[in-house]
Amino acid sequence: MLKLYDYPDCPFCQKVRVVLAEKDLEYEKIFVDLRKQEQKLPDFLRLNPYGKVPVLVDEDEVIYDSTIIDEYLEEEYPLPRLMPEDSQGRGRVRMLEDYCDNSFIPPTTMLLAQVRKTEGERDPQRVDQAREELRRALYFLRDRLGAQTFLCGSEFTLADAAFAPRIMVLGRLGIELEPALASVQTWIDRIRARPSVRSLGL
Ligand SMILES: N[C@@H](CCC(=O)N[C@@H](CS)C(=O)NCC(=O)O)C(=O)O
Repeated sequence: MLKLYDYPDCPFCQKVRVVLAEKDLEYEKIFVDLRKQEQKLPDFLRLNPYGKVPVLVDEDEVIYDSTIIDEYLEEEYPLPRLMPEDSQGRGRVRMLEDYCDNSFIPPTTMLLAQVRKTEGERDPQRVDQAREELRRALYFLRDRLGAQTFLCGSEFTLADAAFAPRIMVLGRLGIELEPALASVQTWIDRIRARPSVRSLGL
């Protein structure tokens, strides 16, 4: 059976869990306690030299990094398809996944950390900067979406799966979508309705 080394709140683990659920794959979840630095123990570093979750183990194969794991799952368990058939479409999915990891997840992580602090402990400059980065990202998503149902066309892909975890917590971060972002809101509602995303319990 597949094994996923996982931390519940990690958005990179969550995006792998969405893909596992979309493909209806059974797997064993192995909790790695990041608060106890278990990801830096020698046994774990043998699985992932970067000392980060998620890690997927499929029989004797060890795969780390959420984007690489999701693409491995797509190739090894191809149905339902979560990647377009044409190379241009696949390129677009990969660029969006990369954008998500580097420009969307980081400001949400920053805001989540700030929201958990008391008002006096918060850094207003960091909050403003993260909110502005998110605002830019949401307009970027609006432009990518255009009139499409999902980010890369009419089908849910690995790109939508990548954004799903942090899209679900925007409300908790006090991010309200202005009317100009109505198409993004419609897409968010579609993502939220998917059983794979609901199963995250966010
Ligand atoms: N690029 C990696 C990033 C994974 C990552 O940053 N995971 C965080 C948890 S959300 C982690 O394990 N951090 C522990 C550490 O850096 O020590 C991926 O996509 O899998």
